[in-house]
Amino acid sequence: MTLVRPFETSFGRTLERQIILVEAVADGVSGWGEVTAGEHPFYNEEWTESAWLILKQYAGPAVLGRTLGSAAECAPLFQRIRENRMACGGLEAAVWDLEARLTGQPLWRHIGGERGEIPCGVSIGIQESVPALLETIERELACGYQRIKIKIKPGWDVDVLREVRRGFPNIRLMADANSAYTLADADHLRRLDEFYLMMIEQPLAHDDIIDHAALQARLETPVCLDESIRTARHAEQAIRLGAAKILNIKLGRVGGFAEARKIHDVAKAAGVPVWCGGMLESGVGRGHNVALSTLAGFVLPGDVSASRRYWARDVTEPIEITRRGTILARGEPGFGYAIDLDFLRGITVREEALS
Ligand code: OSB
Ligand code: MG
Repeated sequence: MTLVRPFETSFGRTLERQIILVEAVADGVSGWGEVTAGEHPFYNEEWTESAWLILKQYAGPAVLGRTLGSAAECAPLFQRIRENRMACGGLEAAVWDLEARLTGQPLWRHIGGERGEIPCGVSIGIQESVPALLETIERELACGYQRIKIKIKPGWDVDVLREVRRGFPNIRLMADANSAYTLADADHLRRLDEFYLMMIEQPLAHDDIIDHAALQARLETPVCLDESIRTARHAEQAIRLGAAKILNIKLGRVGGFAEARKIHDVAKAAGVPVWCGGMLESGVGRGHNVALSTLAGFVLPGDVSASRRYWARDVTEPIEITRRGTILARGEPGFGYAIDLDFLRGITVREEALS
């Protein structure tokens, strides 16, 4: 699927997505999930090809033919598989969606969601110029989005944010570095404090917690962790060490709903707000993100935005936002957006049935 516009982060540019969807079938009912791995192992170690093999050779066989008492029994079946959480998580999410459909419930209710309307923000990639960025922000605000996140990297940070703040002094604004800095940049990152950002997301290494704690001690801007948090144990340790005041939870990165809920619970008990991140998903993964965002602790606007920001045509009914920058959770069984099977078939380049 070709993105409506390219998306650039500190680790690279994406123009086209190669997305794996998982269909889990039981008792004649289908549940759907999305593998959120990118096309290259640059955000984390996974990519489309690695996920395909993990699903086929390990994750699929671990689940097939088993009688599950509930969807919650799915994640433990992947315990022997080290990492590769996006691959396993796509299947795990499909099993939750399947269970919701088998019981006739919307997925968001099924996972324990409490809020029928979620606040939405946007993630804006690195642009060609500052005027282009300001124009993009203007457009997204006009759509109603409640907060703006911009991607930063060395050379596209302090000066850019100064211009953004000059143009938009009152918006809810944050920055995501995707691991582009080191602790040696602490003095430089301190200069961001003057822009009263809601948070800076993942400034340091993708696998680091300890340096983030040292950085947070030197910043007024709250640090939010994305890449570094893969498990509830990581969340607990990051909070205990003071490495993050806010957490981004991504369904794929953490391996599915079971771990996402555990991280949510750890954060909520510690009074740490969370929000739902995005991975340029199709309507399937986006629909799951909407469901996840209805849990009580997701109090901050997430990177969960409308289909039209990404796709000329989505694989589901389009996901849309209200004029107040929210998405309404739906009453349909499962994740809530009908899949356009004809369109999906037309763009499918590879398919494999495991049984
Ligand atoms: O770090 O949040 C991130 C996209 C791809 C990889 C990593 C990230 C992102 C985004 C986009 O920020 C979120 C979205 O709009 O789906
Ligand atoms: Mg991020």
